[in-house]
Amino acid sequence: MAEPAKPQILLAEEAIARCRTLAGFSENSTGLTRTFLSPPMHACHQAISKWMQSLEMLVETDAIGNLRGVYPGLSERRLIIGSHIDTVPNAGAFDGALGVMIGLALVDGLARQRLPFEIEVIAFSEEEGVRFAKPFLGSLALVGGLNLEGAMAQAVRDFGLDPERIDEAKLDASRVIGYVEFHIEQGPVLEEVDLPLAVVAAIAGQSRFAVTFTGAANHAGTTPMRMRRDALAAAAEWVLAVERTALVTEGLVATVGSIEALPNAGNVIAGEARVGLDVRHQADEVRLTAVKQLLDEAAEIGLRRGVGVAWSERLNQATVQMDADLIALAERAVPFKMVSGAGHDAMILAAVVPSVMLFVRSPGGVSHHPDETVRAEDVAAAIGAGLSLLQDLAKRYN
Ligand code: HGY
Ligand code: MN
Ligand code: MN
Repeated sequence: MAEPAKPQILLAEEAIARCRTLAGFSENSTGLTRTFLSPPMHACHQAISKWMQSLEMLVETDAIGNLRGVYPGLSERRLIIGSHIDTVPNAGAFDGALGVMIGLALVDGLARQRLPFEIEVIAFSEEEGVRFAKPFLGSLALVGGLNLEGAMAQAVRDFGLDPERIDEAKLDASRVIGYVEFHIEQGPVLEEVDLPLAVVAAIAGQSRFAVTFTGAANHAGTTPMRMRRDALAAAAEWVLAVERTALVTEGLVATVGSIEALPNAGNVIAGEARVGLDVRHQADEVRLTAVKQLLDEAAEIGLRRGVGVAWSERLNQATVQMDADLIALAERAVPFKMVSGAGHDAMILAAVVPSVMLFVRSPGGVSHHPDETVRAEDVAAAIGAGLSLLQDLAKRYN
């Protein structure tokens, strides 16, 4: 029996408040850091499970640690709405979590109306790839074929789950009518065009590498400059070369966001420097050409400086187009389209089910930072667009 629906602004304010509650579950007391299956993820699961149960959703945790709530429908067909609840270090409160909270707000906004399909809201356990430098573990488990060994499998066991059962998380794609992910834009576009929402037409591909420079540690005071094989100086020269290449390549972003010097002492010449490379472009051939050029530059710098250079590829994710039919449906409520520079679980699920994303404006274009925020009226607009998308799908499957 349908009840009077809550005003969308109230649903939005509740979703924002819940994101802030979840932001309190962190690995440290100085900010929000919640990586793959780390201890605070238990508190996250408890809070979200409670909210799901209050909406009469059937809740379970799959073997990779995705928290999954199903709102029953009038058939076995299923619409999935989801995003991730792991974070980067010193994160904002809305990257990932908002997409899960909007999923719950949409179920709440139905006011007990049953649709001709179930709604499954999924909180993915690992999208960022911080803890093990392996992103998208949660959504990859739904696609199938994910096998975890070593430390990653142990992290699953430590969380109280069984890595041998990860395969059970695989979707039966034949009954899934689509995947919809709401997410903050994390960039400046919607603010520049002064719009609250966008439909994501495609998600840019990305490459991630771990690169190690190996020189010779030695005494900072007694080793003449001409006798050094300084790993950190070699890495530093390469970091600037990465920036220079991206600056002259239209549409390319390339970042070295992490650097670790060993033995990391001010009076010791670094014997080793480990850096992380992140390269993205909408066109895969431009991205892959740039990756080759950057790695060749690393090798050249190493050769000239007598420093060894080695790398391992951590991710080679192609650009993914979102589903044209779902884009057209979403555009009825949100007439603005854009490409995502950030990666999302939707780019993984798009391999097996029709997928689409809706972006919510990021004030200041800030993300992966504690100042990340959203406006309640923009989240209310996202909930309104989501509810009309649900009704359009209900008409189609009635
Ligand atoms: O880095 C990204 O693309 C996203 O935040 N995982
Ligand atoms: Mn992120
Ligand atoms: Mn995200």
